[in-house]
Amino acid sequence: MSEVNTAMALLINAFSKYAGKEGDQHSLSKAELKELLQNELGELLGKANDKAAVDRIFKELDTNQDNSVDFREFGRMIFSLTVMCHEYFASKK
Ligand SMILES: [Ca+2]
Repeated sequence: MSEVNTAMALLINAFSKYAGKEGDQHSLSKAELKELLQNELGELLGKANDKAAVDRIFKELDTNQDNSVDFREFGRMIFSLTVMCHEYFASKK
């Protein structure tokens, strides 16, 4: 499943790249999450351009409600996306 490994590496790199933009280097603000979703996952999450969708995704990911998404919280999204990728690639075969 090299596609899934690639997707996971992409998400880990994306987290570091966007989390470092402002404030805490180890967590994503809502603005950083929005940028990450739009720039890196725009195709996968078409609705991420919609502000309500970004708010909803942010709220879902920020389980401890400290108004930032740390890597542990982001990991849940990686898992969900990995499942989605698996279904996507499995359906193409
Ligand atoms: Ca949080």
